[in-house]
Amino acid sequence: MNDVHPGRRRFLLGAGVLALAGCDLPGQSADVGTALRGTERLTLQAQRLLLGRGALAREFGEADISPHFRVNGTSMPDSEEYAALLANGFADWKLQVGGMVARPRAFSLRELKLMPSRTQITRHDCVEGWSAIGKWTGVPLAFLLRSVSLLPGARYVVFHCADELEQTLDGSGRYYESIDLVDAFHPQTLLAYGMNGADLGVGHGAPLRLRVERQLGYKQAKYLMRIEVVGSFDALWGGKGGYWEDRGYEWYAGI
Ligand SMILES: Nc1nc2c(c(=O)[nH]1)N[C@H]1C(S)=C(S)[C@@H](COP(=O)(O)O)O[C@H]1N2
Ligand SMILES: [Mo]
Repeated sequence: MNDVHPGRRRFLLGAGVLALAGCDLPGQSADVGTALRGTERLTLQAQRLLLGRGALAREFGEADISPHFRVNGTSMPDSEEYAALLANGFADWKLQVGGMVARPRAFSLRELKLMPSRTQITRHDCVEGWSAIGKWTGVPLAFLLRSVSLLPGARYVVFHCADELEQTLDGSGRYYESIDLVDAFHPQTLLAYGMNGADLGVGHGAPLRLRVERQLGYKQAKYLMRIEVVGSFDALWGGKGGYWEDRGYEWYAGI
């Protein structure tokens, strides 16, 4: 089904399991269910029921890599802080990891690159209707999360970015995203510092971005500064778990 537009594919998958909508699906916790809207919950449940919680997104070969991978959304964060980090080749950048973790700490780019890495060639689908295939290299998020140990009650991982997409006084225009622990511990979920065999470029989110391959483009947070483990989204801006989610997009953007 790879040639079908993401939105269309989502519809087909949803329609195929309408009969299951009233069933008790295994492994689905009650409050994720109530936090999501009907069709979105169906997409999440259908994808995980039919494909399995750990099912891999399709991977491609070197020959499939798109010669041009579009830059979308922010192409260069507009802050003095980011400009200074970039000017120094991100030697002073650190990824802060905190919230509901036993050992909060910060990781330099060098430290992340010394961790086990994974490289995968996958297709990125933007909700605006374009796709591109790229090769991503990074640390599996699962490895990093295990190294800080999650505390009881942890449910979501939130990604705070360097860029402000909308200028606001309260900072609510800053890009952020979130995923649940099923996606956070999925083997293809990476904190990527490499793209197509080179360091991740500024347009694509340098020095670090998220790859969460079973979801749409807007979940792939670029310019990561801080990771926060939380039990709910209530304390975060619009309370919907992401910049675009706070503006009406679905939180579970399953492909
Ligand atoms: N921080 C940040 N992350 C972001 C965005 C953004 O504007 N800021 N745009 C999102 C959208 S809509 C898409 S499609 C992809 C684009 O990634 P690319 O620029 O590498 O193509 O990044 C996503 N992550
Ligand atoms: Mo997108």
